[in-house]
Amino acid sequence: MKIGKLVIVGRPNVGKSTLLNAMVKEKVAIVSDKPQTTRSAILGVAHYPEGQLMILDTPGLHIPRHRMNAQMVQAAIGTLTQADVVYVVVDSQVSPGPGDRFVVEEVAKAQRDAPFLGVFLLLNKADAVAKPRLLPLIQEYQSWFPWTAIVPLSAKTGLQLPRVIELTFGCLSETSEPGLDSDCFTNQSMKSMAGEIIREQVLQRTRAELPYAVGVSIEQFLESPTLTEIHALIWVEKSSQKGIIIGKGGLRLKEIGQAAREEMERLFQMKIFLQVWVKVQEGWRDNPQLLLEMGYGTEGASLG
Ligand SMILES: Nc1nc2c(ncn2[C@@H]2O[C@H](COP(=O)(O)OP(=O)(O)O)[C@@H](O)[C@H]2O)c(=O)[nH]1
Ligand SMILES: [Mg+2]
Repeated sequence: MKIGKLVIVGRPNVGKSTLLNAMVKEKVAIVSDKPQTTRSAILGVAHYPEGQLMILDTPGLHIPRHRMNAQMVQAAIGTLTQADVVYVVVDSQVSPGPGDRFVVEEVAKAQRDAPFLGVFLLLNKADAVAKPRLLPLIQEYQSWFPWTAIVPLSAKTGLQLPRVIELTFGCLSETSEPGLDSDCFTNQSMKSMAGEIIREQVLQRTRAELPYAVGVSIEQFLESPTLTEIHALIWVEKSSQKGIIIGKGGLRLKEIGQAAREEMERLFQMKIFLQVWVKVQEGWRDNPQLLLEMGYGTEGASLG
């Protein structure tokens, strides 16, 4: 059997978390069409006949403006030191730009310090572009880095995913280590997954700039044999944002809570009582104590 440590990096919104979920075949990372959906590195474990991949999904690499974002980017880059294999994910719908170059340069730097067993460039969202458009992209990216392979793929449909997995195991050697149980697919606590599930519902049910201003903390998580009671706080920066989340007559908040509860019950296989409040706190994204409580930053980003 083979065991490999894999880190997925790339700009925001290219489909890193979708790829992680597709590989693990469980929803371990939340996904939305908004940048910065992923705020801390998330470990997923993928089990295959050839062996196991310990996969770290990271926040999108970008130029940070808040303390939270700076911590996110630093944490993402820091995870590279743990990798055997790196996936650099790009969106094949867009031309390579400075943002992609920034990502590749960070990987090249890490590679100089400690060489990886493989570095793959994955042209994601290949389902959404015509084939002739891929060739110039491949040629451009080829000149940037000595990739192990460049593979067009679709995390959404699974197109070419088996090929990528096969190539990945090709980089790894056999080990006598026992590996993890086949029912283990993440290192996240239920508490932090609960917070993420609520944030996903907020992101999916609101528009535009709001997502950046939203954080979720779990104030209470009480497990009992019959019912798990969860109290959560949604943090925003302005009272207008609070209004948007609560919605007319509290309707949106009710929908957020209900959908999140159903998702938790499915994922955790238990009955949940969920209470959600919205709290306004200007500048919460620059408050180190709060960020730590929510698990953002350098804490917890480990491949074990
Ligand atoms: N068409 C298409 N859309 C995708 C694909 N992978 C991800 N997406 C979409 O791209 C958006 C961002 O995905 P996400 O996984 O959150 O990106 P991340 O920020 O890199 O983790 C979501 O709306 C996804 O549904 C893909 O292979 N094809
Ligand atoms: Mg993500």
